[in-house]
Amino acid sequence: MSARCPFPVRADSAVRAPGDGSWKVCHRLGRTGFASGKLAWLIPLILLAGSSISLPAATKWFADAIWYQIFPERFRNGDPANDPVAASLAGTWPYSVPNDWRVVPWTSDWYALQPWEKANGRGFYYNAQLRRYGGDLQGIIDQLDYLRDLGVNALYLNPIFESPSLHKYGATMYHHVDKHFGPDPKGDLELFAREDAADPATWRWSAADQLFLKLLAEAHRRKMRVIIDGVFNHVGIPFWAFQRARREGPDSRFAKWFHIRRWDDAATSQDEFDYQGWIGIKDLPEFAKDARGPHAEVKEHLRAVLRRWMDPNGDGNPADGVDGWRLDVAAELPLPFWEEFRGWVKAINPEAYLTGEIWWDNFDQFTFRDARPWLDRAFDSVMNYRFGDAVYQFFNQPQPFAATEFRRLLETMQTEYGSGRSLVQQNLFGSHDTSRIGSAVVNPQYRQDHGAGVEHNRGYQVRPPDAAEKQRWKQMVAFQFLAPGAPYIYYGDEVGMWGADDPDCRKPMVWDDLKYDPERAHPFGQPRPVDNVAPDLNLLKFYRTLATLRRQHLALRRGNFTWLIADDARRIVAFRRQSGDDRIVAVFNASDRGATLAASELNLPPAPRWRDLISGAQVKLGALRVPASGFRALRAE
Ligand SMILES: [Ca+2]
Ligand SMILES: [Ca+2]
Ligand SMILES: [Ca+2]
Ligand SMILES: [Ca+2]
Repeated sequence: MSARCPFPVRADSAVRAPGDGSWKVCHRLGRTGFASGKLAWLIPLILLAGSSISLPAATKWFADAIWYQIFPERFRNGDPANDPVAASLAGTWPYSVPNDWRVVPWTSDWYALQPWEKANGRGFYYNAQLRRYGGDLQGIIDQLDYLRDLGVNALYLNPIFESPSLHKYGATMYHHVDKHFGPDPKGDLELFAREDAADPATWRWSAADQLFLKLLAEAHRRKMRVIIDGVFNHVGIPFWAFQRARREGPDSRFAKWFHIRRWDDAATSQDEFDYQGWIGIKDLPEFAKDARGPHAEVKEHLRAVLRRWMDPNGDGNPADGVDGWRLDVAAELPLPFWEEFRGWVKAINPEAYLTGEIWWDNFDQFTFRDARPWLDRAFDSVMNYRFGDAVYQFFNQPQPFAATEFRRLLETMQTEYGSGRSLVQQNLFGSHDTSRIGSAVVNPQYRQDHGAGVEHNRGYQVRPPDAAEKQRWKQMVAFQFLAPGAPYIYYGDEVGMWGADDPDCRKPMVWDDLKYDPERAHPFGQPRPVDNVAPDLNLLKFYRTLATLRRQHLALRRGNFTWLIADDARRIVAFRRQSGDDRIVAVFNASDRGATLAASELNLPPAPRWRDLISGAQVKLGALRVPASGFRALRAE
């Protein structure tokens, strides 16, 4: 989820938003101006050893990570027997499931309406929230080797806890994995009924929970870390404590967990029960909170949840648990709460990684939050949309965006966050909340998260990129993998998936062993090309090559960073990464004309030989050719 506001929504108003409401979301002002930097031990220790940046041992993996985000409902259906059933959609938008509802075939044309969707006459964007495709944990386990071969070593899973929605941002409980992600939905449901959710001593391990623990073990065996989504600002309407409060009334011990404005009056026929939902969205009841966060009892519950997933067998060794958390709408909760939360997490596992969804500062003015207060006091990293937006602006926007301005944006960020912390930020081009890079290159006139969707902007093109657009895509990914920061792949980008902002960025993953219907339909019936749907194996190879380079070269993971060129006239940027003897120079040409650089322009350190890291060929440095929308990466040997 994200916090932004395309139009004013009063936080206390009862607005209806589809799905997770991520298009109708508002900033809350305030909560800025924190004292910064008081916990110096939280800041990665930066020792300039030779020319590389050294990090405390516990945080080295943060810099070495190549992230891969999985949206579980859409990654892989490893077990058709556990697929969602109509009853499992109860309690979430749109609160009405057609009688003839069916799981949608994985390989079907995305915008083509299913028979039950046609019958309700509500169009694609309403029905998209009713769709389920059956992705599950077995599907992820089955594809761990694919992910290892791609070269990723850190997975981020969107919410996995029990919830009726497709995205699971409104939990029914935090202490069980969704029953339809595991092998025995019916048995899990019976198990839930035998527990007292308020008493962690009664919590058992459901079949889905156990499969998740297996997923963790299988990932760890492959030297991959796994972090999961912590959605702790709000819950879903079916959340057990919210339901108990509602049922039990003002005397319920759970009444104080939520901000309940009005109780039902039994004497009247209508339901007067009213409460605060996240930014006014009633689908997502918010925990009541003060300057230090939610109520102490909520905190105690959250601590039990952390212990359960971070050290499942409770033996004090966190090797069997998750490796960290991605914290949803993190700016919505007070920073002192996150400081406390960090203490709980790091006490269980000092190597755990915390990354916050810290995004727009002012959505309309395209300004990003300066993440320093959170990085100083609570999180190791943020989802660094700020990086992706800068890269898009320089390499992808149609109006010339000066190389020197690009350099200034990245330098400002690097100065604010510091060299050590810059190495561990999640540098991404897209997520479940934005258009994919594959559609951003086709529709470059739209800034990320702004009008980049067909639902509200019918001029948005739904086709895949052409060859020139794909070239720009590869150039940006090369920049992402060669620059400081942990590169981050949104599932399917590596095989060329395209899609507009949510929900179109949540298409089922395109696999090589499945045969897909071509995309022919348009959500509003407009003419469009017929586009084949199949993995782009050349692009996959390109991502693999970059991931391999990153694994092989410490300079790329933890090396220092020096700008060499930011040339407005030729639209060329270049930088050097260095860690001891490992010296790499990267040159990018963002213009549509090939360029030739003299070696003197790059001010290269003396080296007997230079080698092209992509082709493997030895390079003569007299005149370095950089193709239009291309790049060169060279290593001193
Ligand atoms: Ca399934
Ligand atoms: Ca009533
Ligand atoms: Ca353990
Ligand atoms: Ca969005």
